[in-house]
Amino acid sequence: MVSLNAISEALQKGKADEVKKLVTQALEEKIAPKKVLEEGLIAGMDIIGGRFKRNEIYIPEVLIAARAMHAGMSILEPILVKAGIKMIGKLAIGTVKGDLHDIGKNLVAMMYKGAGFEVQDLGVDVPADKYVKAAVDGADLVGLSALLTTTMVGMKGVIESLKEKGTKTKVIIGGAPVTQNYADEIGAAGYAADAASAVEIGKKLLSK
Ligand code: B1M
Repeated sequence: MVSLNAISEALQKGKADEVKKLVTQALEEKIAPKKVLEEGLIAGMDIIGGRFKRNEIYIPEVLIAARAMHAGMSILEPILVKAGIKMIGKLAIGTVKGDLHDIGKNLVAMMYKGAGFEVQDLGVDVPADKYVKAAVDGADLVGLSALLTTTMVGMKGVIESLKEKGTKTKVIIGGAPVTQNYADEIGAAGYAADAASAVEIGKKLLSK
């Protein structure tokens, strides 16, 4: 019998093939897909998120674990979709207009996927209207990432465009030059300094 903890541990070690094998085995043994997701993959990614936040591990380890998460999800996702199991929310995330930095944005996206969110990656150099479209199309959260002091100022315009459209989508912002003060100043619902905190903030905003 496959232990869900073994899936979590293989994920933390970044063993993508092992994760795939164990997830397949768990499903063959009729363990509920939701349980495999929550107590295997998400549990493992949660631990990775905590370690990253405490600086016990660094970006390469997170990326390797995320690749293992993807490997497991490639088997689970079609089954979850078929069973109509709802993800806990939808995040649309992108790096703001004029900005091409995407490493931090990708980490945030991976952490959200790891936490059981559906993620729409809007890419880099994203104009306000693309965020607005994602919100209108049903994103619960919109995530804005910026790495340049010259591009972070564009975040305000995105928030204004979302307000003008009358969407209830909550905006989370982050990136090296961004601060909580700036988030307060431009009326963002949330700010996070790192990818793991971004997920915590997102969950909190959705529960309000
Ligand atoms: Co650029 N770059 N870069 N760069 N680059 C910085 C940001 C810079 C600080 C370097 C420096 O001068 N010391 C500087 C910005 C100065 C400023 O404005 N304050 C800079 C500059 C000036 C530039 C160019 C203008 C250089 C030039 O061409 N003259 C140019 C701009 C291009 C453009 O965007 N239009 C440029 C280009 C590039 C590369 C293409 C070469 C490359 C990007 C590759 C890529 O992303 N695919 C690059 C890189 C790699 C960097 C540095 C070295 C590293 C950035 C990074 O990936 N960090 C960076 C210097 C540095 O930071 N040490 C620098 C790792 C990443 C995990 O961290 O993105 O901060 P970060 O994400 C964190 C948190 O911020 C947070 O979570 C992540 C991790 O937990 N977070 C969020 C991020 N987004 C979030 C969203 C959230 C919540 C949290 O909610 C939605």
